[in-house]
Amino acid sequence: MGLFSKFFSGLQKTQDNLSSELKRIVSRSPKLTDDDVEDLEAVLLSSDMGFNVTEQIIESVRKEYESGSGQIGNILEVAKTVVETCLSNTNNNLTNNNKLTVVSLVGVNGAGKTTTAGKLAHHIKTSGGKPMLAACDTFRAAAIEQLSLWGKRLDIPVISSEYGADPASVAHDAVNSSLSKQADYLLIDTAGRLHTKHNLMRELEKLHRVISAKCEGAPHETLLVVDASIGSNALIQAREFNKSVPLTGLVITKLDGTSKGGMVVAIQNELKLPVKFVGLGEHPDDLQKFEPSEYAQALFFSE
Ligand SMILES: Nc1nc2c(ncn2[C@@H]2O[C@H](COP(=O)(O)OP(=O)(O)OP(=O)(O)O)[C@@H](O)[C@H]2O)c(=O)[nH]1
Ligand SMILES: [Mg+2]
Repeated sequence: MGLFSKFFSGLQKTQDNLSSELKRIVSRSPKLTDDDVEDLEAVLLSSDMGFNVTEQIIESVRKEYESGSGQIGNILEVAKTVVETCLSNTNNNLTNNNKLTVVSLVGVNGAGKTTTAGKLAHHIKTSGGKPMLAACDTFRAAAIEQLSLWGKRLDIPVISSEYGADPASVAHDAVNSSLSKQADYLLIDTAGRLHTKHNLMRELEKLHRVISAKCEGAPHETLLVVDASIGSNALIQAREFNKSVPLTGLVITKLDGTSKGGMVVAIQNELKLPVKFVGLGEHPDDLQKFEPSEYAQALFFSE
């Protein structure tokens, strides 16, 4: 399946809502009335696209009507172009520092960190890289087994210790092991934590300090993993996590289960932090590198 098809099927819920509602509003009259504008705003905001982007789309739609066409195909094209432009000013590539690149996956409980670690390792391996995984969630029951299972399934080494072990010490050992095995990526799965729990945030800071002492510049990526269904609340999470551990990007998971796919646009536009990957399902192949153009096209697809 091509990249556009992946986004298209993964974003079905958001796309159904956006395109069908836009079509309904645009096709009911040849002119853009105040009621139409209000309805358009409501539809765009319901996808959690955010106020700024919504207003930009409305402005472009107004111009499109003024220039006389007002055809649904043109309206969807206009909306797509605005979103694409908003998304295109950041670098969405995963860092590769030509030696060991350490990626720390952080976020609140249940966001999809462990699944993302497995899927990302698979993505790296199928792209010709040599990944390793570190089971640094030594807190939640079955977290180590969960990551080990991904490792076994994908034939990717997992460095782990016992429950209750210091996550920083597991990370330390994992960096050592990755360096000695000449892995090119080490993906660190951390325990879920609320940004309001100061002791847990300090634990994360310590983990990052320890690996940076072991490997220059590590972690080279700190990716906040967020569940798309929380919509624009992701902005708060990102701002709070960023205070403790400087984020380099985001992974938005479970986009397949929500109609809030516009939240990706709001996040990148308002935080100026790149979305690096999106999760569109639970299988190893269901993590996609984020591509602004394909994403915008999938949001506003018209047959
Ligand atoms: N549909 C769908 N499900 C997902 C996606 N990513 C993760 N999940 C599911 O979400 C649930 C939680 O995922 P985990 O990877 O365990 O989340 P976590 O952040 O590691 O959770 P904690 O370690 O408990 O904080 C699992 O059932 C995953 O299969 C996705 O992109 N799409
Ligand atoms: Mg986990």
